[in-house]
Order: sequence, then C-alpha cells, then structure tokens
Amino acid sequence: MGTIKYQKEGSLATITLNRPDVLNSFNREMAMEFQKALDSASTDPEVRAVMITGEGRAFSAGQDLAEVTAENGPEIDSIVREHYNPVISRIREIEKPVIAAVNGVAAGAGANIALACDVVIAAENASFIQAFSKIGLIPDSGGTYTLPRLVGWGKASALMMLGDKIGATEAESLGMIYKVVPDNDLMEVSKKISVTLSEMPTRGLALTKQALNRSSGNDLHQQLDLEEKLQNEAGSTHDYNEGVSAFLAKRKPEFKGC
Ligand code: T3D
Repeated sequence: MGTIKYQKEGSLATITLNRPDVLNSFNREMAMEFQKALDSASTDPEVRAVMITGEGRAFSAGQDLAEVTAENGPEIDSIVREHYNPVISRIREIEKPVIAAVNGVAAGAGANIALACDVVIAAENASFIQAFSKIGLIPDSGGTYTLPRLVGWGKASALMMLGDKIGATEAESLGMIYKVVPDNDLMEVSKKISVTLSEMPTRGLALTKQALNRSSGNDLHQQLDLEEKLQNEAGSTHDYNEGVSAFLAKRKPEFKGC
C-alpha cells in the first residue's frame, strides 16, 4: 500500500497515513487504502489494538484540496459518503481499541478522524484545526457529533466557526484529547499505551466501546438496561474468569481477548 503503511507487531496493528509531502491530506486513494487497512485490522484475530499516526510533520491536513479542484476530481457528496463517513464508522465500530498518536497538525477531516479514536495522545507540537469554516464548508467526519461531546457546545461551536488552531496542551486541558507528551516521546508512549490495551480483555473493551457509542443517544434507564446486557456478555468471557482468578490467586492475568 503506497499511501498507507500497515505494520503488525504482536497484537498491535499500526496504520500510518503516508503522503507527507502534502501533510498526509486525503485523496481518494488514501481514503480507500485507509478503509482497507482498518478492515484488515478489524478482521485479523491476532490484532487486538490499532494505532493510527502520520508520516512526517503532520497527522493529516484533511481533504486534499488539490484533488477537489482537479478536473474530474470527486464530487463533494461522494467525498463525504465514500471517503470519510466509512472511515469514522469503522473507527467507532471496530471491536478493538483505536489509538491516535497525533504527531503534528491535524486539520479538517484529519482532526475529526483523530478525535473519533478511543484514546488520543498528541505530541507537544501537534495542533487541531476545524479548518472547514475557512473554506466555506461545515465540519464533517463526525466533528459536529464528537467535538461538542468532548469539549461542550460553547467551545465546540466557537472552534468550528472560527477555525482556530488549538495546540496539544490546550486540547488536553479542554478534555479534547487524553494526553499530551513531549515530541520525542510520542511514539514510545503511544506504543506503550497501545500494547497495554492490546493485552487487555479485548471483548470487554469492545463492549465498553459499544456502551459509550450508545450513551449519548440513550436516557439513563436505557443506558442501565444496555449496561446490564453488555455486562452479562462480558461476564461470560474467558477474560472475566481469568481476571478474577488471577486477582484471587495474586498472579498476573493472561488475557486471550475473548
Ligand atoms: O470537498 C471537500 O473538500 C469535502 C471534504 C472536506 C474534508 C476536509 O478535510 S475540508 C478541510 C481541508 N483542509 C484544510 O483546509 C487545511 C489546509 N491546510 C492548511 O491550512 C495548512 O496546510 C495547515 C494549517 C494544515 C499547515 O500549515 P503549514 O504552514 O504548516 O504547511 P503548508 O505550507 O500550508 O503545507 C505544506 C504543504 O502541504 C504545501 O504544499 P507545498 O507548498 O509544499 O507544495 C501545502 O499546499 C500542502 N497541503 C497542506 N494541506 C493541504 C495541502 N495540499 C492539499 N490539501 C491540503 N489539505
């Protein structure tokens, strides 16, 4: 795969957005290869966590604007429908934790792809820009869903309308991301967290993700019912038995992910 690098190490799959000359902005080829890489990670039983990062100095500058203005370039409705919506659906629905290691600027769809991940870690020099308003678009890639839930309506609407650049430290203090780390430590820290997640009870994490995905559409009682159902499933896994047995025996658990 040219525009995407896919690397498997133990139970961790790393997907690297790889068009560094244009700050890993998405053309159709990269969007399609990204979807394929997410599908590979999803269906491979050996993979139990997925880390997404960018090659070079950016995470992703969003849509490749040269592509949309090119003769025979894709139409806007097909870009959203065929490029970004399937990416965000995959990230939210894949039954494994997805970690974003944000190595530099994340703008437009690039920002919202990062924010759709389960755990977002950013280098100190990274930044997040809802760049859409500056070119007359609305935030896509789930931004209007995700951002207000992360930082609240008031902050989200201002960030989306003004298109301000938010540094990683501010993003962390707003609750937009999990953690900011020194630039040189980004890959080491992100990998360590990803490997930790890949060795945890994968089915339980998938059910946690399902509960979180549904939480903002449910009222309290619907969510309590959902928790009961999902907890029953979690409680019937090998990893639940293993976790409890290991705790009582004062030994390290050996989770299998099922
Ligand atoms: O129809 C649709 O578009 C629907 C889909 C929408 C989804 C979206 O993502 S819309 C938002 C698209 N993205 C943007 O508007 C961001 C555009 N880029 C920037 O504002 C800046 O590049 C950054 C703030 C991200 C970084 O600035 P800086 O100064 O660090 O870098 P630069 O010099 O602007 O960019 C470096 C190179 O990357 C440059 O090419 P060159 O001059 O070296 O040949 C630049 O043209 C290229 N580049 C950066 N972003 C894009 C891009 N090329 C194509 N598309 C880009 N998005």
